Amino acid sequence: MIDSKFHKNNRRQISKTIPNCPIIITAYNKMQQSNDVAFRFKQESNFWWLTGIDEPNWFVIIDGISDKSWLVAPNISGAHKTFDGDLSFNDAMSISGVDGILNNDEATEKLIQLAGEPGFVYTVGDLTHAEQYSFVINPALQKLQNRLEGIFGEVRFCNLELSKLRAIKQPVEIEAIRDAVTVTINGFNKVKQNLSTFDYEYDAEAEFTYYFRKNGSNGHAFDPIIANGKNACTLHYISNNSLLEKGNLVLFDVGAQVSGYSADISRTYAIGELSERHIAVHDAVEQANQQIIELLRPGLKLEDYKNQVDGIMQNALRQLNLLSSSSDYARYFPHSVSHGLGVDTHDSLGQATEFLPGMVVTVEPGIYIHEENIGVRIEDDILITDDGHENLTAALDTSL
Ligand SMILES: [Mn+2]
Repeated sequence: MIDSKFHKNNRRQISKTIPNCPIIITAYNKMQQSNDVAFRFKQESNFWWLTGIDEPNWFVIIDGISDKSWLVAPNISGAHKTFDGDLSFNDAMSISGVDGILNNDEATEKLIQLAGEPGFVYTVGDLTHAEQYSFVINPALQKLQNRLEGIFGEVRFCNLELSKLRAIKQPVEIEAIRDAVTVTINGFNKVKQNLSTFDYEYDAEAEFTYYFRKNGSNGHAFDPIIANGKNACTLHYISNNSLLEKGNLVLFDVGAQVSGYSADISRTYAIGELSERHIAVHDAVEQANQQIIELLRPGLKLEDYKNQVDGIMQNALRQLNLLSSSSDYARYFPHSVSHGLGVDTHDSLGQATEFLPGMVVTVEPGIYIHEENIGVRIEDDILITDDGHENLTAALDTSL
């Protein structure tokens, strides 16, 4: 179970990895949408993993020297409380298992006290590739960094150390992923069963949403993709507004979030009668998915995996007469085949060079043929075990 013991143990783990120094990690800020309306709050994953707190503007001080930790509460005005509520100090203590709650003045005192020895502090820095892709990052990270720079001689970053720890899932985390997978699979079965009664893509979206919320899930872990016909060739299609047309394939990429963890499953189903071509593309992706899953075992180098996946996908494309020049590969299979899965739907593997027991990764081959309005993806969630792998989503049939 994800509880205060789990979060407390995670704080110990990071303190063991970076010993004898303070580690200070902030929650995200709530972002404004327009006027006085905010976006739905999404917590910074490392902060959640270390504390279990799902509220904005808090931060945690982990002191590796005394083996103690404190949460720092934001100053919340009376009016703010009326609109958004607030987390009581008692609840914050019992969720996180910290040793105490500080207000901002007390936190400044604590930070000054901790700055004496060893003179540096670790925190989470902005994503390194943010600038390259023009990503806009939540300002909380930079704000904390500025505050720490005013107090500590040196601010260092522990993003990589945290992602390495988070890449190897603990038994309670695997249980949470299993729960998210179960809810998602049941949602898929409901949708498949009712598919012939749906008129629009959003009818299926609504069924998933209803099922997830009624069955102990926090809702969708990411914006669901329900894409029929040519829409499936737009990889991040999320409007889900089109009519479901007979004689089409419909691609679903959906995952529930349970206890803070994601599932991420794709299936492609038939609407009405399909052509032989539709069936051939689906079969090719289904076979590739099975062959790729079979590769997974601890010790397999990520580079070797990629090469073997390329071989399997080239065969699949050749079988469909889609591989006449070398640029066709990236044209018909334009995304990567796997990513980590955990608190983040795209969880980091901590720059690992090989698969390790306890990693949970997706396997999601897809073939997208714009000129034929066909897109197929089949995605399973796989746990790397001590001697091979376990397909966590095996209970959901991959057939049309
Ligand atoms: Mn995925």
